[in-house]
Amino acid sequence: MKRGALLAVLPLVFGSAALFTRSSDSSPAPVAASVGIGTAQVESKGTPSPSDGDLWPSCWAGNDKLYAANGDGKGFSLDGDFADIAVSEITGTPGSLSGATISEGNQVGSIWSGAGYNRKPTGMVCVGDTMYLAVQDLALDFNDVPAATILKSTDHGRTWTWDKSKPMFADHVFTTIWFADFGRGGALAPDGYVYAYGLDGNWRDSFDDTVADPQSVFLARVPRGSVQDRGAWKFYTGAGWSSKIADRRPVLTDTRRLYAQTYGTNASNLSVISQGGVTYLPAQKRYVYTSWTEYTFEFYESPTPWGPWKHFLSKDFGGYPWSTSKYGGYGVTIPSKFVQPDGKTMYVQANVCPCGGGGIGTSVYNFNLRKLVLTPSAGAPASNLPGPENLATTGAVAISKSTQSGSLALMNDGARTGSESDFDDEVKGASWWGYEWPSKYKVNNVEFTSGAVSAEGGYFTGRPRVQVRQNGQWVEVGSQTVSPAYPGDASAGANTTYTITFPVQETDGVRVIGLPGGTRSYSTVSELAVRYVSQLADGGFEGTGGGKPAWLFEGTAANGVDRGLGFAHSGANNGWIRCTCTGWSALYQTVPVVPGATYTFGSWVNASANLPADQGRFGVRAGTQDLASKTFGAGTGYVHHEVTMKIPPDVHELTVYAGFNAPNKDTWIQVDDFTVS
Ligand SMILES: [Ca+2]
Ligand SMILES: [Ca+2]
Ligand SMILES: [Ca+2]
Repeated sequence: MKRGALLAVLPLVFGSAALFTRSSDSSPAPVAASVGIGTAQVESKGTPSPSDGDLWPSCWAGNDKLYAANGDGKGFSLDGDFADIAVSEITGTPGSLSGATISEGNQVGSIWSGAGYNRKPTGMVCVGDTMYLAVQDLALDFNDVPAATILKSTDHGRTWTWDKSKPMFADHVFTTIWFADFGRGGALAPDGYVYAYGLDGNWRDSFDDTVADPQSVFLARVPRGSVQDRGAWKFYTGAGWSSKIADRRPVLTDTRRLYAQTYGTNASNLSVISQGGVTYLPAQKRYVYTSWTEYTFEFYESPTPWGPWKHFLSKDFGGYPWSTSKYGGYGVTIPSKFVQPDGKTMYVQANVCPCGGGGIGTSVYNFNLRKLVLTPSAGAPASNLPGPENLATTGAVAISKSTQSGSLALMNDGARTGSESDFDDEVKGASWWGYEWPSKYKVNNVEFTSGAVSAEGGYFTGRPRVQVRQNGQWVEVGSQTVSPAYPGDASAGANTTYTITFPVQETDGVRVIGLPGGTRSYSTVSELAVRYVSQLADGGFEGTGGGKPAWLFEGTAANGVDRGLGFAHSGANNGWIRCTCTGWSALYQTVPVVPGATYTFGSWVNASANLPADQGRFGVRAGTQDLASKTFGAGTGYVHHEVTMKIPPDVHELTVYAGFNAPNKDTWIQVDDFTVS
């Protein structure tokens, strides 16, 4: 059996998540984030087929049938014999597949490296109705791959031929091979080459480090009529192609390590580049590379076979134990035959070995497909108007670090009951709940409702923060205010709602993120609403977080925020403007409003003795047109000012301001507690 599943490697286990954040590699720059894929959804479980085995590299032949090779199983003839390697012919569609095993065992490859090694299928490609199958030698403990070769069949997989005198690839170099999948018979290929991807060392993380963990993907190509002619192969050098394999350079390097620490005794600190597949999606003009760590699926996309490859999804199924409704797996591929006509819906094949630690029996030791939907980014600017609508219900895809049940459906079902957690065996430094959209929205308000709380977790240590996705990257939002105040420990409570407000962001993703608390470092959620509403951000100057400030300034005076100086109207902080100068200076903020609605805007202002009567002004304007304002002069403490007005037609944004015309004497105002209602 191929123990793709994780062997026990004992990690150090500590009780406090606070000790760990991310693993830090002194490594090259991280893989760039994709901006082309707007949302990606992959099911938490697959659908079994009447078959037996794992790995299942596949190709779609000119005769419209799918061919796939399995390790350690009977293939699609369940009444047949067990074989260490077998090839099946498959018909039907996902959910109703059938097939037969057509070749197996010594008919399908050699073992080159002697005792202690086994043969495994790693890649298959159809060139019309000619089929090629890459088969590797894999150590019985799954920790090194010294050799590989490529078999050929011209009778739809019944018989295979290859040079039995020596493998095409040896010395652990380019020994885990798969091919770009260009659809039926390879009809979508851009040129006359077969493109082959290869890993060095091992097919995934080498748990005992017999060889270096693969962290790079290499690329070769060969004229489609010469696949078994090793001398015809050329390797991508970063700038072109070389017949010398030593000249090869990675088309993708990803040095991330996932599950750096786990509470249990399962494998940890996993490298992310593994035996997978590359499938061309013609409707999106994109290549997708499907990799995995078993706990996660790692997906990348590129406009060409050679890059630039960008990361777009780490789908985290959690550490062991899994359940029959949620599991990850290995040998992740996307058979081109099942890419749907919409160009966005496809199916991912992956397996879980009963010999491993997943703990869910044999149900995933078959050709097993789960749905994947990749929606391209629309790229257009946000156009939504302020209102009560929960944007979590407008084409949003819920996201989280992981999910214990496998489903995030409760996040936007409108009910603040129940609980989902990211309890997942990782000693983790970040836990999040959020949404992604294929299009951009304006947002400024997130309502987070927790789930269950216990000593093991269910809350954030410290303060949960809002991040938004910008160009594929998660960035912190500035001037955030949480109401009610978040306790930062278990007293945050179960099924309790916290509203986080912040300056308007135009984004295609929002998440609440924080350091998970408890002895097992996880958080919980029961509902997460995201809105664009008529509100002021940080009206009390108490907000936290770097980034874009809520309040902007116009004029020539000095200005800023008094923090903890005792000058506030409420809380610890207030805004201020001060100068010995002339002219207009003001703090201002743009507020989303609904045309025709009536609003009252308020502010507390304290003005110094030198401010002449009526030279201070609080009000609202649309563009440069003042719609309502109140004047003020010197005072002896905070005074409340407010204006009430009906918003004119077609006005969706107002500017609220407080400032003064300076008399060329030392003059200041303190402002606090701006409100809109
Ligand atoms: Ca390793
Ligand atoms: Ca809910
Ligand atoms: Ca304040």
